[in-house]
Amino acid sequence: MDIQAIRSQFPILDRTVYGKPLVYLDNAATSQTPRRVVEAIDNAYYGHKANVHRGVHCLSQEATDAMEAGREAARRFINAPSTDEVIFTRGTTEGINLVASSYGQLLDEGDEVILTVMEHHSNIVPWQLLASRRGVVIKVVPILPDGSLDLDAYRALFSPRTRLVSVCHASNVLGSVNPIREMAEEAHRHGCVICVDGAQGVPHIKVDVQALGCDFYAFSSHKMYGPTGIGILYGRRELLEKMPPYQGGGEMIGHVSFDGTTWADLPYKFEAGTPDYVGAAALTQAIEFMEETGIDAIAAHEHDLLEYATPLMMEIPGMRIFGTAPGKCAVISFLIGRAHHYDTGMLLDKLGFAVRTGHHCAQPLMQALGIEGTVRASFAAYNTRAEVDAFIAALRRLAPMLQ
Ligand code: C6P
Repeated sequence: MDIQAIRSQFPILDRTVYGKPLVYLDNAATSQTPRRVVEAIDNAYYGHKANVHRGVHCLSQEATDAMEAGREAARRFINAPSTDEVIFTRGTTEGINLVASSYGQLLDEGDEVILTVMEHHSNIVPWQLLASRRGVVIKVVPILPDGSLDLDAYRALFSPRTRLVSVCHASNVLGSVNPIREMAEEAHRHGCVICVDGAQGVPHIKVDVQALGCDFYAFSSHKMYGPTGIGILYGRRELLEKMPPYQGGGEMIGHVSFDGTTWADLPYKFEAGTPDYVGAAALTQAIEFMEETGIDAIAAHEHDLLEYATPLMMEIPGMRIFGTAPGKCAVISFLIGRAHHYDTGMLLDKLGFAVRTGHHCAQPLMQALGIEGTVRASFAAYNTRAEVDAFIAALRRLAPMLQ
């Protein structure tokens, strides 16, 4: 991979903060955006801004084509069988809320949903809302000391009342990559469906929803070099067909009358209102950026940075790294000495390093780890070993103040 050629596509990487070169290591929160994505947004606004699927005029047709091309790109990206199974959402959070809200209506009081302790709040709270609405019971899979999922405990949690499993593809805190295929097989053996939170999956792992065997897969564009405000929910056709609509409004209907309303075909049944057609057009460019760079090449490069950074970080006095599971993705959560994560993050910021601090929207995981929060460095395609060197040097410099 030609990193300099990749970096040249991201103008923001040339900026400074507080007079220091920016080293952007907050990619798990949101990645930066290549020029071609921003140009696609410009083209949509300047060239063919019009509402989609509604106008007979040329602009509306062009906007519709650009949006549907985004859907087809997303289908190809995750190898979904059909674009009918590819629903535009606002992001991972909305995708999971859609499943919990709509598929959740097919669950009864006492039915069980399995989650894991490493879930982001967006894969916990929608299920808690469902639990309070329908009396569904939530069960939680614990983790092992290295941050990988306790698969024996997972298998033991199934009961005749289990209906659904919802699990992250990769943890945003620990980096652990969950064995989705194996988990899906287990879920299906028990007659359950499996929903995957792919927010931290698609940026780092080549995803094939058919090979994974998952029933739902949700992800966000902004974490994979795309625009913010748009995401995808893949759902298996036979499930989507029996699920009620998530929201009501324009575009999701077949026919409306006060005597009764019918629903549009898939995927539009789940896309009420004017969609983010500009975001959809720009998502195509993010996907093509990843495909042209090579998703496996991106993953290998990030893995190299992880393998390079981890032992160097471990040499820093007082360093504790959370999440050491084999095959983890390029996320390093850590604490140094007795320093508060926020103080470490603030000092790093002053030196030009953008990292995330806090509970990372995973408070139950923090409780399981017995901490309040961590500092988190996360890598993307454009990060370099030189940036890792600079980061380690900064940590070495700060370490004495942080004990
Ligand atoms: N995690 C992080 O800094 P949205 O906000 O809908 O695009 O994605 C939510 C989400 C869901 N699942 C996982 C595993 C995630 O990591 C995230 C977003 C960011 O870790 C922001 S909290």
